[in-house]
Amino acid sequence: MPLAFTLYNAPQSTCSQRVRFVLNTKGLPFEEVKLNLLAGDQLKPDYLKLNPNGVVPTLDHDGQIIIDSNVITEYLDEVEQDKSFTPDDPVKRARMRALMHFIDEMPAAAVRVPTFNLAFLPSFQKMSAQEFEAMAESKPIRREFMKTMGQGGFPKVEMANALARLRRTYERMDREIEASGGPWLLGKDITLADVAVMPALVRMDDLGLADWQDLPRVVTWYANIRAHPAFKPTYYHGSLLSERFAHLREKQAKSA
Ligand SMILES: N[C@@H](CCC(=O)N[C@@H](CS)C(=O)NCC(=O)O)C(=O)O
Repeated sequence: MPLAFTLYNAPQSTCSQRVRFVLNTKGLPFEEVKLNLLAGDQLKPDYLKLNPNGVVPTLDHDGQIIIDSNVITEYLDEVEQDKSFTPDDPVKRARMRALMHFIDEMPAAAVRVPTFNLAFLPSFQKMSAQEFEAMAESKPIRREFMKTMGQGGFPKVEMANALARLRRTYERMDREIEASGGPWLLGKDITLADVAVMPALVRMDDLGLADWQDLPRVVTWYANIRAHPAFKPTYYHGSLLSERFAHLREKQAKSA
């Protein structure tokens, strides 16, 4: 019998990692279809029929297609209420959703700049100018982002802005944990807001750019989420960029 859930995703995709974390926590079996984003699997006509944004993840639940990682995690939390990630109190629920919006606007967007500049750029630099242009043109929602980056990478000022936005995220997390009493963003229970921000911190740590060591509440939060039973199955081998790209491993070895 086919599994109820099929997840179209990519191992290293931060948005996919959110969804895998929720599926793994709830112990929901799922078939994983792995797309190669650098090869453009997410832009093929069959996939665009599922997800017209041309991005991962996409969830197929018994033929119902759900897109956008935060929408998917909320959907999964509604259809499988065991090990809930959503507070019962409507006020807390609203706060969780507000944080999820903040996270998508700030760290989830900002983290793409160091990711592309430090990890993916060498692959784009191997393309001819025409190939790069055609690849950028084929992206429904990331066309302008790709063109702004170009084959020279984002300029220093863009990198600095992204790192500043990430830093403000850690400071916001620190204040939220302090106000809620922790150890999670909204108090004693982990919520979808924690899941939403997790991949940005894991990514920055993997890139050697963890910038929250002076914020002990965030340090503890990070240790707690890494110790969560769903963390390891979510970050299986190949989920970190340093596991995929030799040039990042070389950089890590040099700075060690
Ligand atoms: N808001 C979307 C964003 C999804 C997204 O940006 N996915 C990235 C990977 S994390 C992607 O598929 N990128 C492919 C591309 O840029 O072509 C979500 O949360 O699902």
